[in-house]
Amino acid sequence: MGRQMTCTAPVNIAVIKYWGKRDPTLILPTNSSLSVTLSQDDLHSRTTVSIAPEYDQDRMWLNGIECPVSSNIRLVNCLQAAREQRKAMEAADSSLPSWSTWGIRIASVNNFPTAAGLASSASGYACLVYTLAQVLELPLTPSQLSRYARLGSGSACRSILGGFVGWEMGKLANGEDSLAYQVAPETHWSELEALILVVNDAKKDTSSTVGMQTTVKTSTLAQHRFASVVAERMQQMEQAIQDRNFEQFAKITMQDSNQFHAICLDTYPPIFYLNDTSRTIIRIVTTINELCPEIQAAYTFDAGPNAVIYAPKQHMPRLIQLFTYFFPAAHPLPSEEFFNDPYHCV
Ligand code: 2P0
Repeated sequence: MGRQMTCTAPVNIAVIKYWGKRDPTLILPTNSSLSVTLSQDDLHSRTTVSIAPEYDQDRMWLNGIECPVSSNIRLVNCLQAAREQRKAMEAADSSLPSWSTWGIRIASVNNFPTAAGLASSASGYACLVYTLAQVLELPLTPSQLSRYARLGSGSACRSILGGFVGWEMGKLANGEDSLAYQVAPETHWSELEALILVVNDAKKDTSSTVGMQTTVKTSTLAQHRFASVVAERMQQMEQAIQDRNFEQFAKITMQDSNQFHAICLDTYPPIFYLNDTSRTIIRIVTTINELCPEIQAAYTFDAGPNAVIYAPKQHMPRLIQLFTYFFPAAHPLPSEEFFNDPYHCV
């Protein structure tokens, strides 16, 4: 008889961006990064893993469509890492069942557009390795598990943990010190909220994997970022989170998003992820922040045109009203009262 388990894992949205690998096989990054893991109730992957002695090969279905396993080296690496650990446990204790020899079947679905710059590989691989570790009963801490998730997709290591999560780039060639760690749990700053503005849910033109390696090879600005910018920003961001200092959190978030897209533009040939709508969103947030005595919101954009807006809970209703006003197509118009009072600080 086989074993089966289903788990969900949420998306994370980086505020200090990962963009560049020093080792593409082990997925070791050129800089540390930091993200906020969203709530499980929002964007997530749901994955079922089953193992059985009668499964003669490993198989996987993504959003209901079967994907070849053997040609997907990252998936193979994740499965192999988990199996090897299980095998070592079985070798050390002969009373353990030999699950390491059984075939694995995986079925994963995302409740949001896949590969549209909304971090689907992050939640997907985090969910896969977490579920697999449960099925194989691997005794791993979240940080240890993050190493397996990283073999699938770099950003996936951060979705293993909740709340505010750092990914230490590490120095070792084997990647043993390239791990995710929790900066603070979600409850530490529960009034911070994220609003996702889906500008375009189509699959992105330049995959992150290809894009970031072209950046590493060709962008001189990226070299400056790796050597002189990120380490200090990581410290400042961790401090801002510990202090619940939204002003500082927002400023670094926006600056880091800007620099990530600047190194994309500095890549040869250039990579464009932002579009006119993304730039309008940047202008709206910048204008509100300038008009108000305190910073109201922070924008950040990943490898696509979609925006994530971080803001304290108290500002969210007005921000939603404002974005609805500027992008009314899919929404009803706001009330007359709103037009008489376009935006005042809350
Ligand atoms: C991040 N992104 O830190 C950055 C910001 C996109 C922009 O991590 O090749 O899908 O699988 O390691 O993790 C996207 O990169 O790339 C990403 P791989 P991944 O969230």
